[in-house]
Amino acid sequence: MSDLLQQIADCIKAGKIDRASPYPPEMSGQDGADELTRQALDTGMTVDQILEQGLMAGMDKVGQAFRDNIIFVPQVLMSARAMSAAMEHLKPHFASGASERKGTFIIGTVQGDLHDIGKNLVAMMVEGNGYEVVDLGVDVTAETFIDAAREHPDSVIGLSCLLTTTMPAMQRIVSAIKQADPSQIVCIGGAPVHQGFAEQIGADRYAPDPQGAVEFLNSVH
Ligand code: B1M
Repeated sequence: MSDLLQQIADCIKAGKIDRASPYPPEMSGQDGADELTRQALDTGMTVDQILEQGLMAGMDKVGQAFRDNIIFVPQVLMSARAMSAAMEHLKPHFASGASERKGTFIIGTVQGDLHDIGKNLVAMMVEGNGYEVVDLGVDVTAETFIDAAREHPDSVIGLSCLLTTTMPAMQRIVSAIKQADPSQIVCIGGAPVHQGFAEQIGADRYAPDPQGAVEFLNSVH
């Protein structure tokens, strides 16, 4: 892996947002995820390389350290902020420039779940592939999804969840959406879910990653 990608991964792991950020003190005055991601793009690295070998590689380390009680919520939040700062640079690269929208995708993280990095990544990729995205944010109830679908007929709904404890909420939300409109198409994603779970709860598809969501949308439009 290149030094620059390794440095980006280290910044995500350490929660170093940008040069001005005083956290962590031992990296004070150094470039952060913000500047290094800009540099990586300027040197011609691809968005996929930066995402996979830099940002997500760093976030995987954060996940392991969090699971093993080596770091705690405040540190993870700094890592999430560093990741968001870096993702701002990637956003324009997902934009296809297509003026005519192929359809509408409503996305949100399910009730009880506050994780939004993966959801934001999916939203960016889908938008960049020519869809209008209605992002409902995190901790989204069934009613909010249903109201948004009424406002945007012929849309596809995407549900994200990161916690095993919010999988039941995902199940309840899919069930309420389908009860309100059996023809409403629903796609689910997020680390703890899989195609078998999608089938079990009556969702139309499980997408393993942002590209999977785009491919599913292309297949229904
Ligand atoms: Co949380 N957290 N967290 N956390 N957190 C996990 C998920 C965890 C696995 C960490 C661990 O223990 N190793 C664990 C869950 C364990 C479990 O459920 N079995 C966990 C826990 C326990 C918790 C708390 C309960 C901790 C606590 O308070 N004691 C708490 C819950 C809060 C809540 O939601 N109610 C909590 C809090 C937080 C923070 C707020 C500190 C922060 C979130 C900040 C934010 O999102 N703005 C946080 C973070 C950052 C993580 C980890 C470290 C990283 C998640 C992430 O952003 N990954 C995570 C460990 C890990 O995943 N390694 C962890 C990067 C992101 C790009 O990947 O979101 O998987 P991901 O998205 C992927 C795919 O899943 C997919 O595409 C994306 C790109 O490939 N995808 C979709 C996602 N949604 C999709 C939708 C689609 C299609 C694909 O279509 C609709």
